[in-house]
Amino acid sequence: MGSFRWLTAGESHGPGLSAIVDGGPAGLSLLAEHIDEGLARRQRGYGRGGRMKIETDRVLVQSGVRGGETIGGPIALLVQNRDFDNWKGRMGAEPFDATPEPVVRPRPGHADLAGGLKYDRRDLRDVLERASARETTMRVAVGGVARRLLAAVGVDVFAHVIAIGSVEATAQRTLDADTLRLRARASDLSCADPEAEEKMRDAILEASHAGDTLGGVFEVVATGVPVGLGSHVQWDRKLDGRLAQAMMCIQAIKGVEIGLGFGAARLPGSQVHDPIAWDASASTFVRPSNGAGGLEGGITNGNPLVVRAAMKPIATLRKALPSVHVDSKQPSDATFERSDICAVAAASVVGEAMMAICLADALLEKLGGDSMKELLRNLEGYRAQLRSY
Ligand code: EPS
Repeated sequence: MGSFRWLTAGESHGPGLSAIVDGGPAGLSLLAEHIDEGLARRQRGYGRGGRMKIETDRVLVQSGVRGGETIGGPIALLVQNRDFDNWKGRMGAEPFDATPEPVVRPRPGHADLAGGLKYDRRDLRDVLERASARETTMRVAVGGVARRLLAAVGVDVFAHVIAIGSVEATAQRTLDADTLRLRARASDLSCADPEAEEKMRDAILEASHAGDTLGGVFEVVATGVPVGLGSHVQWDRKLDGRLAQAMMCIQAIKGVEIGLGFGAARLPGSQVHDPIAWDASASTFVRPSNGAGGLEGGITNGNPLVVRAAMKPIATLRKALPSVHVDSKQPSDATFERSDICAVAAASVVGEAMMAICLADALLEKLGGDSMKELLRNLEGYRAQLRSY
């Protein structure tokens, strides 16, 4: 789409990462600390590797914000890689004094081989540096801007982890959104089920001892979403499709579902669809259940949005997988430098950011507005229209 446009740049061990956000309205109060809060959450989580001990991600807002308020121009964001100090002579734009040791043993499951073949790079570092999940730092930074915009219209987005490997959380099924959010925020694994979290930690420790890695599932929820974002009229305007892409393009995500998702395929229609009722006191339609995950026909229906994403185990294993040396073509173990054992909690923060970005885009598309004043006026007018339907 393109009401809220953005791009990221940067390599994992290069000098830094950056993003440009374009299309947000003027007059939004925005401080670096609003963005840093998400960056810090992305860095935590039991099972993360040595890199997170090196970095303390902080954003530098280089443009588009003046005196704590957006002015309508592109917002340029920068996060420095502290680890670059350890990579001088091997990374960076200037020619090297000596050719760095190339990466020649591609990791199954990573972009190494497919990217090396596609871009004709003999040193697979040229691929892995950009494919690395380090790039998600900037998605979370951009998401921080989107979250501020959404907060101004009463929309909140949060994520929580519901499975690590074969350990599944269950407590969240009976919790309301506020409790769920609070518990997930307080948990090192972003999991609202303390008993399951304990087992998840054991599973991560076990994988670590085995030189292995673990994936899992996270859920992203958005509350306060107005009815009518997205559209049924054209394939690329359907918000369910846009959300699925937003989640699927996060590194290591292999599955996405909305509402009952794959579960809906196994149930009769009478147990899937959400009855429609009228609340006369509030002059609004209500839906007592939310099997649709807040989306019908690609349009938000006023219920919370509920999206889940499945993350595969990280592709860098200490107990390396079989691979082939790209020059000699001889069998060889895949490259291992260092890695996380499990990064599902971090990925859930990225999922939260991607949902926020997607909703900010859909909100601006629906309401327009070069300034916050105009956006809020348009929202009020739309709400009045809904009340008189
Ligand atoms: C990451 C930084 C990376 C990895 C991880 C995510 O740092 P380094 O490669 O220096 O250890 O910890 O990257 C991957 C899981 C991957 O597959 O590339 C980060 O900032 O999230």
